[in-house]
Amino acid sequence: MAKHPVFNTGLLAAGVALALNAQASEPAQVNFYNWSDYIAEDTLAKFTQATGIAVTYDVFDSNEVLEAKLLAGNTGFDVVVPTGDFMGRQIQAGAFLPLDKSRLSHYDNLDPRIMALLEEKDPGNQYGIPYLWGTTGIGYNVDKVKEALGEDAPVDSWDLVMKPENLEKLSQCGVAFLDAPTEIFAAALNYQGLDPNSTNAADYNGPATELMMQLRPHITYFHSSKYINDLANGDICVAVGWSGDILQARDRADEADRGVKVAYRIPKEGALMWVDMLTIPKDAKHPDNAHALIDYLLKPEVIGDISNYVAYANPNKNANEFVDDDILNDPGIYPSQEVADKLYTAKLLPQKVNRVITRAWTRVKTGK
Ligand code: N2P
Repeated sequence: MAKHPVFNTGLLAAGVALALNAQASEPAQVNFYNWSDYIAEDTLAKFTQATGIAVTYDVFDSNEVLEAKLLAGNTGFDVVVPTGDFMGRQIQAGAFLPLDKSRLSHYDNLDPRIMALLEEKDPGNQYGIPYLWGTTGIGYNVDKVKEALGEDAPVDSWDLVMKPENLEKLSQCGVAFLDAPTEIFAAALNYQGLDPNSTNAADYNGPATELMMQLRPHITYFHSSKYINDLANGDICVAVGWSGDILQARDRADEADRGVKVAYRIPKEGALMWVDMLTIPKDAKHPDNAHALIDYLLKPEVIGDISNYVAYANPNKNANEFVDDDILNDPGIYPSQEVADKLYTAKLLPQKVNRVITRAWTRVKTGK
């Protein structure tokens, strides 16, 4: 008789262990929602090969679209990639799981200067791991811009696209602006000598909207991913867009070898620098695998390869030996100190200001 309790306890313990295991081990699956044109061709296949975890991959091209999903909940995603300032407000809304850094064995590769910068949005770096960073500037078709504006076309200045008389001439060959309200308004404010992070509603409703209203008749479309192929094919001649996307357009044009020459410039008046963040939604179904994917992306050779493929800089201090020289030396990707000093970042704005921006953007897009 004395043995029975022991026997039973043993069985019970085994049962509990089984149940715990079943709970702890997720199906070998992770759902990743990333920006379009923002990963190397073989990254995910190699991750699956290395870990046995299958990846369902889906893409977006707008922080607003991602935010709407995150705030509604039940996204079905395990890893999502908001830009730093959006992540900041989403952290405040309780949208993410805190990271378990003990599961991120490659964490120490991150550049401490970038981590310090991110603390403003994510105190203690609890929720986000930087993925890639870039700038919002001007991509253009070298020959067509010369044709439209002459040899002295101000390709190093926001004058190129923010002087209505210039944009009017460029509209003949096609003009794209990002559909990214916070970024375009920041550029318009900065161009007008105002604070790109203004918290004054009157700045958005007044000068920034007025300028955009003057420009809008000459803007062919607002879209945040279509411009890559359109620039590469010569279907548009200017895009206010993201650095790496424009450089991908340049590379696609070079490969096609049909005489289209694309260039990217960070205008001399300064531009927005942003960092996109790997985060785990609070209701993620596969948090362990989410950590495994993020840890994989922290490997210097993995993120180095991604930078080579997408032409965006990475925050990994040990990755440079895996990054091609033409990427490391491209001033549109890794700007010189002089240019870097002119860059600004997006601060966390009060919700009230975000609502002003959303409404003003609707007016700009509809022209009303
Ligand atoms: C990738 C664009 C990502 C930059 N196509 C947006 N922060």
